[in-house]
Parts: sequence; structure tokens; C-alpha cells
Amino acid sequence: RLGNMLICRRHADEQHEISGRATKDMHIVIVDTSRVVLKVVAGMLEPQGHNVDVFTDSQAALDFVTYTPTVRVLITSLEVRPLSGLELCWSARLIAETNRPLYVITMSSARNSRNLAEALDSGADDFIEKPPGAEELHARMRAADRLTTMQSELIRLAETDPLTGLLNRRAFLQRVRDAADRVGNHGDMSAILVDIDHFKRINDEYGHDVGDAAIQSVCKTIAEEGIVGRLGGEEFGIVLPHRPVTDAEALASRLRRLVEALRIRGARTPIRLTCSFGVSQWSDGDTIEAMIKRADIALYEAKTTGRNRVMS
Ligand code: GH3
Ligand code: MG
Ligand code: MG
Ligand code: MG
Repeated sequence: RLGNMLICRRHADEQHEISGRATKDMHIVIVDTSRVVLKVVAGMLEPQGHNVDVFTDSQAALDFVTYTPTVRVLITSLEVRPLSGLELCWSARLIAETNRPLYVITMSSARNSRNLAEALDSGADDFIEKPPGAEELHARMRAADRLTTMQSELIRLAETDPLTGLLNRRAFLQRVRDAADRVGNHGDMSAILVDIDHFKRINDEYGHDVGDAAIQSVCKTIAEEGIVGRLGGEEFGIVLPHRPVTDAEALASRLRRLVEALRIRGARTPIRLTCSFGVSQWSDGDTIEAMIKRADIALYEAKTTGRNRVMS
């Protein structure tokens, strides 16, 4: 048991060493009404390599954290304005529930169990007493680093398709939905669906491994711009936010030629393949499902009129 504790301790020491290096740095936001407190806390974190931004205004801090996805830790005093520390905590928790890791720590000079419980119930991950000691603060940052690193990895695993590294269907649709919110009702947005032609033949003739390699090559070729996802076996989606359908048509035509020029290795002779493309545009009062459905209808038309073509 004691041996175990020693090992844990040594591990902690190693972690401590690592945390001093730039590779372990985190983007941290600190909110407090006192510039002195901000200076003291930032002064403990910056020498560790962390990138620190300080705010006396909690609303400004929330806006910054909302629009700055690199922020991984938010440390807020409970006594801040105009949003209280608990409100800030809660709002920050809502951001973090989407798809980014954010570790929230509340700070108060009055450490009582009521404060602590309220902070945790408002979505805080941790609570520190003001002013924190350097050793304690660094240990808490290491805890934040462990948790957010694991969260990032889990988010990555949940969002990406392992064969191609592209967004999977669910993450793709979520990303497109977010983009649609930004584009609004009257803005431009366009979509492309891509499906490999006669792909079953490639699998049948050369085997599943070569089929997989073909999917990987096609995905590398078509993942040029926009939001790109693997929607099914050998079917991909590309969405161009803020871009008219003519841009999507031009991109699809270029990608069609690039795929045609591809040579897949893995068999005795290089394999050639083609893709069909369906293009659609975002229109007033649309849903992303409707936009993608129209691209799917266009894709079907490309298939039935001879494949290796772009239809809109
Ligand atoms: P079409 O031109 O009409 O699209 O013909 P197709 O043969 O491509 O037809 P379809 O799109 O229906 O067939 C897709 C095939 O892709 C069926 C499935 O066996 C294969 N497939 C799906 N996922 C994978 C995968 O991850 N790896 C490999 N090697 N094959 C896959
Ligand atoms: Mg098909
Ligand atoms: Mg196909
Ligand atoms: Mg298909």
C-alpha cells in the first residue's frame, strides 16, 4: 500500500515537471472584481506556461469564453458582476455541454458548505478558497488538464469516423445545423453529396481491404473545404456555409475530375474509379434535412443518367 502511494507520489512529481513545459499549457480565463487577485492568480499560472486572460466583468468573460474555443479552464470568483459567479458558472456549463471541454472552477474567500454546494450544483467542477496557494492551484490545474484531455479525446472519438478521420454522420449533421444557425434564413449555403460509382465491384474484385483504401483515397481527395463528413459506407457530404450553389457546382466538378484521375494502389494494376455528385442549395425556411434530401435526389439522377457526373 505504501509502495503504491510512493509510486503515485512519484508520478505526481513527474506530472509536476511536465506541467512546467509548454506542451501542457492551457488557455485559462480568470474573473474577479479585484485586479490584485487577478494579478496574483495569473502570476502563479503564467510561469507554468499557461496562457491567461483576466476579466473584471463577468459578462465580458462569458462572451470571450463563448467565442474562444481554445479556453479550457474558467476560474471565477463567486462575487462578480454583472452576472454572479453562479450565473457565469451555469452559462459556461451550457457552452461546455455542446462539444468542447471546459473546466469551471469557482473561487471564494468564504468557503462554507453552502457556497461549495451551490457552486457544484451550478455546474462548477471544482472550488478553491481565495487566495489560493500556488501548490494547490497547480495541482488543481493538473486535475483540469487530466479531465479536459480525456474529454477532448472522447469527443474526438465520438465525432470522427475511424476509417477516414472525417466527421461521422451525427457530428456532420450537428456541424451543419450549427452553420445553418449562423447563416440564417436568407443567407447562402450549399450542399454536395458524393457516392462512389459501382463500389461493390471494387470490393468484389479486389477485396474489402482495397475497398477500404479506395474509400480513404476518395475522402482525402474530396475533403478540400467546407464541412465534410462520411455519411455512409462510400457516401460523403460536403456543406459550404455562406457559399452559393454555383460554388458547390464548381467544387463538385473539380472534385469529380480529381477522383477520375486517382489511381488506387493495392492490386496488381492501379484501380481507377469515379464518383457521382448531387448538389443542392439552402433556401428560405429550409431545414438541413430538406437541403440534403434535394442533394440526394440530384445524386440519384446523376446515378441513373450514367454516373461520374454532377447534377443539381
Ligand atoms: P452505385 O454506383 O449505384 O453507387 O453502386 P455501388 O456499387 O456503389 O452501390 P452502393 O452504393 O449501394 O454500394 C455500396 C457498397 O459499399 C456496399 C458495401 O458493401 C460497401 N461498403 C460500405 N461500407 C464499406 C466500408 O467501410 N469498406 C468497404 N470496403 N466497403 C464498404
Ligand atoms: Mg447507392
Ligand atoms: Mg456507390
Ligand atoms: Mg452508397
